[in-house]
Amino acid sequence: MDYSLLWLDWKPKEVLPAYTKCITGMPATRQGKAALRELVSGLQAMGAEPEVRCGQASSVPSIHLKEYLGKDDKVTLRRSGDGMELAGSGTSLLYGVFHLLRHLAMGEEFPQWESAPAYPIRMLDHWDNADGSIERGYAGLSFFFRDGKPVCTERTRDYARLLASCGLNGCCINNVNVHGNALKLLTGSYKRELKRIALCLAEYGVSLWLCVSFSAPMELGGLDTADPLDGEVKRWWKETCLHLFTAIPNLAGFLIKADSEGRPGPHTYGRTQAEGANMLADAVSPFGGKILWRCFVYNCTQDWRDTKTDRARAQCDHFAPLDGQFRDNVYLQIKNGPVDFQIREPVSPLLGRLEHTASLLEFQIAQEYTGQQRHVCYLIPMFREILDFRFHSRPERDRTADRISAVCAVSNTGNDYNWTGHDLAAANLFGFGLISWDPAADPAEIAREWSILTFGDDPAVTETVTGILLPSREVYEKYSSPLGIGWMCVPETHYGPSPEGFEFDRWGTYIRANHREIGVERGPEGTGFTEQYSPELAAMYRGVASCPEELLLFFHRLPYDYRMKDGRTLLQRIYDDHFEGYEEAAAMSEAWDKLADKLEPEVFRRVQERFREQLRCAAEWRDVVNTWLYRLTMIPDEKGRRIYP
Ligand code: GCW
Repeated sequence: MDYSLLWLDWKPKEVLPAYTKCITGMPATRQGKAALRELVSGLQAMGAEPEVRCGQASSVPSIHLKEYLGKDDKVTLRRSGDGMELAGSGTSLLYGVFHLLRHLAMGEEFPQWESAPAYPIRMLDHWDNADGSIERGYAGLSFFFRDGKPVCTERTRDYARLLASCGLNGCCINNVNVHGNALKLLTGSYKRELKRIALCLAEYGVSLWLCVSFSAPMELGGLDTADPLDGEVKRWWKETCLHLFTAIPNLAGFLIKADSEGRPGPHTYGRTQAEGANMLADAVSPFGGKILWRCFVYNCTQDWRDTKTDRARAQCDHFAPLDGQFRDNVYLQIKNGPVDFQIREPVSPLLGRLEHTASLLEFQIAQEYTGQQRHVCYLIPMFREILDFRFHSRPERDRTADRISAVCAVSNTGNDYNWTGHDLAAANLFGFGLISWDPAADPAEIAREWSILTFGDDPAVTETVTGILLPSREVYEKYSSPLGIGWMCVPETHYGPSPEGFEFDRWGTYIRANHREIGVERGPEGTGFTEQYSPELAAMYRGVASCPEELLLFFHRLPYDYRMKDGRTLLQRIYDDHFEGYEEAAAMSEAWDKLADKLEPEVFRRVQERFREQLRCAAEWRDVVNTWLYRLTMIPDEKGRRIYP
């Protein structure tokens, strides 16, 4: 096999509870049968030899699988005499089996569990292109597409297993920037291949989603418009959907990036985003389909002299006024921050504004701006912060977690042996699944569990791995862009430092530093972005003193000698962070080195190599950002450390 099984590579256990010797019950659905298979093979890998007594009650301690019919996701795993009873629908049995196996692997005797997922849609978005490349992919090529066509292989199945094992139930297999052969996914040219993928995913309770191009009626249908209110256009979509949904079981709907970064959309025809989304919603609704409509709509050709246009404002400006105008089967897909997956951004205000429209929160585990899976950056603590964020809106629906209806993440996978390029990045895949099931899950506990499942239960290994993962986001933040300002990376690649790179580009992501001041003023005297939040939050962000320091330069333009709460100047804080960030990364790398004789040599070596690159790049970030600021300001580091003048 040319790929690893990640956390599903069950390790032999010396002691297993008596009930692992026997399994009873006879699930009838495909998912239920898959659950039984997983249970048998998982227990076998751990060293048990379970006897399977289909349907029979057993006098010896056993695991009894009780399947309910229906689509309910609720799962119950409870003690029954000396055994366990696992009850749920077919897909829930899968969740329960994986939960049981995970906890047995962790050495827990009676992992009782009564749970249901917080959201009905918990999915991964792949930015895979039909030619096999992956936009912002950092783990090799696509395993969904090869030579211009979708492919279904053994890996597809193992991928579905991985998803189900951490509670995920959907994946969109192609890039939101739909081009090349991917356009044809809609027409049915690849019906056979798509059907195979869909069925393979379905066995593990994972739905298939596709990205489609808004102008498909022109690109594929030969029409001269894609105007959503045009009768011919509507008819084309309806017919196309009829063919596609009939041919492909388990197709859940479409994800659309419209009017964004050059993509076509309803604005081209003077129509609103709601008119565009609703037209598609009507076309998919006879098949129970859903439309995931991205809110990443902004002006990407902003002139640097224009200080009023603010990319951060765009989501709310475009979508808040349309609240309530979308069909019930439309979900607005909103990136977690108002700009674009920087290492730190405030939570998107749009998430606090929609009262009558379903929203889908979009995270990114592909580490586009967070070290590209060459740096360790465990993102789950950040996701938890975002889910816990309070909008000061309606008390009963105040936290992000309570306001959203679904959740997704841009995937970090590819066909690399270890799936995610960096072995430690698999913790983000696993963690994203667990936190989408339960937004109150503890990121530290997730890291611990992932480490034990992946590397075994040697406490020294667990302690080192979790010790590396947990602070890694702050470490990356310290040596890269300071205090929420973002955008100091190299344009195009988005990797490594180039503090003014975006300043001379057109994406509207200016940092506006000069020799006196740095940051973007987003209060009422600036772009007015702060006013998109509730009055309480607006007041907090508006005030320089009340603004959380880690977001200071996101919201404010400040002189370098501004005093931080601890008395340091803003500039000194930035210098210090960059020195400290590098030192902390070096300490993480040294900690890893100590695991040399405790891990498989290949795994150890792969991660060690990544750490080498992380340290090289962290030093570059530190030196480039500090030197650039020193040359702008000519204010030296108070501690006299080496800055390259
Ligand atoms: O972050 C930007 C990326 C683009 C991406 C876009 C998006 C898929 O640089 O590569 O396009 O976001 O989210 O649509």
